[in-house]
Formats: sequence, C-alpha cells, structure tokens
Amino acid sequence: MFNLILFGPPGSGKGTQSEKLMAKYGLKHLSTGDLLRSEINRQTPLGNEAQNFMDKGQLVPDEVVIGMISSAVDDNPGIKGFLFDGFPRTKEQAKALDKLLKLKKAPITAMLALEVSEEELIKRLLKRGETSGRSDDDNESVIRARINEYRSKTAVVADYYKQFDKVVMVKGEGTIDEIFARLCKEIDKRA
Ligand code: B4P
Repeated sequence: MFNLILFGPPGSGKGTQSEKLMAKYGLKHLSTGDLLRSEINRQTPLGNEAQNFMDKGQLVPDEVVIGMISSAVDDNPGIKGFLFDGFPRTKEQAKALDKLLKLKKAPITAMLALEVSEEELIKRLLKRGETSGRSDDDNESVIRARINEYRSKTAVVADYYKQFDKVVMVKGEGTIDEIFARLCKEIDKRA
C-alpha cells in the first residue's frame, strides 16, 4: 500500500491538491474536514458535537476524529492506498494512525507538507468564504483562531514524522498546477 499524508495550515491547499492527486494516483481520499461537514449536514450527534468546535475555529476532540478515520479505513479494504487530508492534526492522532496502519501492515510512505505564508492563507480563506457557505471561512477572527490551533497543536505533527524521515516540505504558493507538479515530483521519487 502507498499511504500519503497531505499536511499544512488551514487554506494551504490540501483539499484542492487532494482532488488532483487522488485522480492521478488512484488513492482513496480521506479528508476529516469533509467527513465532519458531512456529519454536520446530516445533523448526526457526531456532527452536532463537531459543529460547536468548528464554528469557533477549534480542533474537534481527538477521540471523535480518530473513531471516524478508523471506520473509514476499515470500510475500504483492498485499495491501493490512502491520501489522508487534514489528518492527523495532533500528536495523539498521529500515534493512533500509526497503530491503525500497523494492523494493516501498511505504514505511511511520506508526509507532504505545504508551506504558505499567513497573509496568503487569510486571503485565500476569506475569498473562499465569499462563496463556500462555510461558517468557519467568512470571519477573520475564526480564521486566525484556526491558524493559532495549527501552530499550537498541529505543527508538532511534522516533528513526529521527521523522526522517521517521512517529511517532505513543498512550496505551497504559486498556481494550483505548479504546486501539483511539485507534489507529483516528490511522490514519483518514492513510488
Ligand atoms: P479542513 O476541511 O481540513 O479545511 P482547511 O484546513 O480549511 O483547508 P484546506 O487546506 O483543505 O484548503 P483548501 O485546499 O480548501 O478543516 C476544517 C475544520 O475541520 C478545522 O478547522 C477543524 O475544526 C476541523 N477538523 C478537520 N480535521 C480535523 C482533525 N483531524 N482533528 C480535529 N479537527 C479537525 O484551500 C483553501 C482555499 O484556497 C480554497 O478556496 C482554494 O480554492 C484556494 N486555493 C488553494 N490553492 C490555491 C492556490 N495555489 N492559489 C490560490 N488559491 C488557492
């Protein structure tokens, strides 16, 4: 199996690049943001719990997200590999993912980390907020809270994977196609 993590701050282009990567490499895309938004739209108990955190720009509790990913992995046997987007976002989530993949004898191949300046992140998310209908995108203070959550809880996840030599930094500014080409170059070296 070929398992990738697409990593980076909110608005760094994880969702955008994932669409293109899964089409090219035939990986199963698992986005915790998309899974959570689907729970919210269906007004499930998990969705109602998650919405309170997401509306404030906070991370959803680990046990909720880990349970959700664990079921999604089990629901997809025999696939070529996973593209994890927006997960893991804490060290606890990273450890839980390692445990899960160990059972499948299919470790993470690489973590591709998109680097984007804070100014560009805020610009992109406010722009998306004009049309997305996402309540976490249309307010600058919520966007800043999400970036702070990233700095205080999520950035350390890259350090966790660095100890296993799995992290590849990729410049996340430029056109969508330029960034996609940079990501593909790194993936092809490891395929
Ligand atoms: P996510 O859904 O993961 O979303 P994101 O971080 O905001 O965005 P992403 O990086 O995917 O940006 P995108 O490509 O769309 O998370 C939302 C919330 O869910 C979190 O705040 C948290 O509360 C919760 N959550 C999710 N996972 C969790 C977890 N594991 N644990 C706990 N909580 C969790 O790009 C953004 C915009 O930029 C788009 O409009 C796009 O068109 C534009 N763009 C992309 N690339 C561009 C480029 N090269 N140039 C110009 N614009 C570009």
